[in-house]
Amino acid sequence: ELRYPERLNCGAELLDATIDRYGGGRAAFRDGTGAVWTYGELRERVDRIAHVLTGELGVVPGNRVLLRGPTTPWLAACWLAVMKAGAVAVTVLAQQRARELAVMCDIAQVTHALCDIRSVDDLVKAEVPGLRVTAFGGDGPDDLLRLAEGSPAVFRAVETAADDVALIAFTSGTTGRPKGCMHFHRDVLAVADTFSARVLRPSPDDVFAGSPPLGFTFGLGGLVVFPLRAGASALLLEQAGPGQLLPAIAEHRVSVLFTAPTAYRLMLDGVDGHDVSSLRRCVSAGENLPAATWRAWQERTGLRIINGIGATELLHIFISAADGDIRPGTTGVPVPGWEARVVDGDSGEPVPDGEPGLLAVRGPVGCRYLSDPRQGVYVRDGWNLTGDTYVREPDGWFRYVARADDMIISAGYNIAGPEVEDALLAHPDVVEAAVVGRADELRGQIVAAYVVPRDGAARDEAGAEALREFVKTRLVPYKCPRAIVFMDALPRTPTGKLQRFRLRGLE
Ligand code: 3SK
Repeated sequence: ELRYPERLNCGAELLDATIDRYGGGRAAFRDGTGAVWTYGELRERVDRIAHVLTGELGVVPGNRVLLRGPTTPWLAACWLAVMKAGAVAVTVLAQQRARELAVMCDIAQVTHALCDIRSVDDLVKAEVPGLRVTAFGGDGPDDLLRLAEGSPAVFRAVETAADDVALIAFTSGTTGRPKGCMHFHRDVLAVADTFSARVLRPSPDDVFAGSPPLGFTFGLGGLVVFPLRAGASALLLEQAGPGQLLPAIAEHRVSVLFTAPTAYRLMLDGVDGHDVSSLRRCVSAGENLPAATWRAWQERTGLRIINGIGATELLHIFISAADGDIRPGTTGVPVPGWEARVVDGDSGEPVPDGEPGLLAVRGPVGCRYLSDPRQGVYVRDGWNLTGDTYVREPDGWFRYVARADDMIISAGYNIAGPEVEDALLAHPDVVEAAVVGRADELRGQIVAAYVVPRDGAARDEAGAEALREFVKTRLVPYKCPRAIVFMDALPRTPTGKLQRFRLRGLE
C-alpha cells in the first residue's frame, strides 16, 4: 500500500527530493534543439518562476493557474513552479481554441495563466474576466522568463497537504462539455509509484520521450512525472509525430517511449531505416492497441509494446501488462495498487468471467469532477466506471471489447467495432480503420468501416470487396463490414482519440 506523509508537495518531491537522491548534475530535460537542462538548472529555473508567481503575480496557494503551450522544458518548469508554489495547475492543450478555453477557465475558476508566447492569441481572445495572462518565450519586458531572471534562485516549496488539489485536467471529451478532474499532490506521486515504478521500473539512466502533450495526463505523467520521480531524463519535443519520433529515438538514445497505437502503426513504415536499439520500453495508451499492431511492431523491432488503459479521471494507467508477460489483444492485469472488475451496467454487480460488462476500477487515485453531475455516473459504490466494455478472462486478464456506447447491434448480433478494426488492420493495405454502427431499416444497424488505405492501394469497390473477403477469413461473416468508406484520415481529438460520433453521421 502507498503511504505518503500528511504534508506533501509533489513539485518538491519530484525535484528537491530527486536531487537529494541523485545529485543535481544529471540531465533532467533535453529539447529538440540539443539543449540539455540538468536537474540543478531545472530547479533554479523552477524556483525563480515560483518567486515570480508568488511575488509579482500575487498567486496564493489554491489559486488556479492555467498552463498552455507546446511541449518544452519551459512549460514543464512552469508546471513544477505552480506545484512548488502550492497553486493548482490547470492544464490545457496548445491546440484548444478561444471558445473551448473560455469554458475551461470558467469551470476551473482560473485566475492566472502562464502561456507560451506562440499560444497566447487564443487565450487573449477567450476574454476570461479577471484572468491575468503572463507569456513566456517572448522578448517583452514583462515576459515571465525575463521576470524570473531577476528573481531569487531558491524557493522553499509551500507545505501543501497530501490531499490538497494540485492539478485540474480536462477530459478531452469526444463529445459534450469538458469535465475538469481534480487531482491531489499524492495522486501525482501515486501514478509514478504504481504504473511507472511497478511496470516500467525506470532507472536514472533512462531517457523518456513520446508524443502525448503535457496538457494530456498521459504526457504529463510519461514525460515529466515518471522520469523526474526516477531521476531519469526526458526529451521534450514540440513536434512529436511519427516522422520526428524515429530520428529522435536514434539521436537521443531514447529508452522509454510513450505514444498511441496510431503512431506505432505509422512508424512501422519508417522503422527499418532508423536505429531504435536504445528502446527498452514501448508504452501504448490513449486507445486500445489492436493485436495486429502489436504483432507488426514486434516483427519489425523485436520489442513488445506495453499496452495500457488510463483515464484523465484516474490520472494515468491502471491496467497493463508487464514486459515479461504480454498477451497481444489483451490489456493485461490491474497495475499493482489498483483493483479492477467487470460489472453489470444496471445492477453494478460483477458479471461472470468471460462475459462482457462495464469495467470498474479503484485504486490510489479516484475521479473527482469539478462541480459536475456526471460524477454520480462515473463513480458508483466506490468504483470508477470508465465507460469501457471489457471481459475478464478466467485467469484474471482483462480484454477490451469496445467503448460501452460503441457496441454495434446488427440483426440481433452484438458486434464490437474494435474486433473488426483489428481484422482490417491485419491487411497490409490498411493504415487506419474505425468501425461504427450505421442505422439501417432492415437490420437496425449495419457494420460500417472507415478505412485509411496505404498510399497507392485501391480505393474503389474492388478494393472494398477485397477487404471484406479478407475480414471473412478472420471473423464470422456477420461481423464483416457491409459498408466500407475510404478516407485520407480519421477524425480525432487533439489528444489523438478517435471521434466515432463524427463517423456515425457520415454515409
Ligand atoms: O485517456 C487515456 O487514454 C489515458 C491513457 C493513459 C494515461 C492517461 C490517460 C488520460
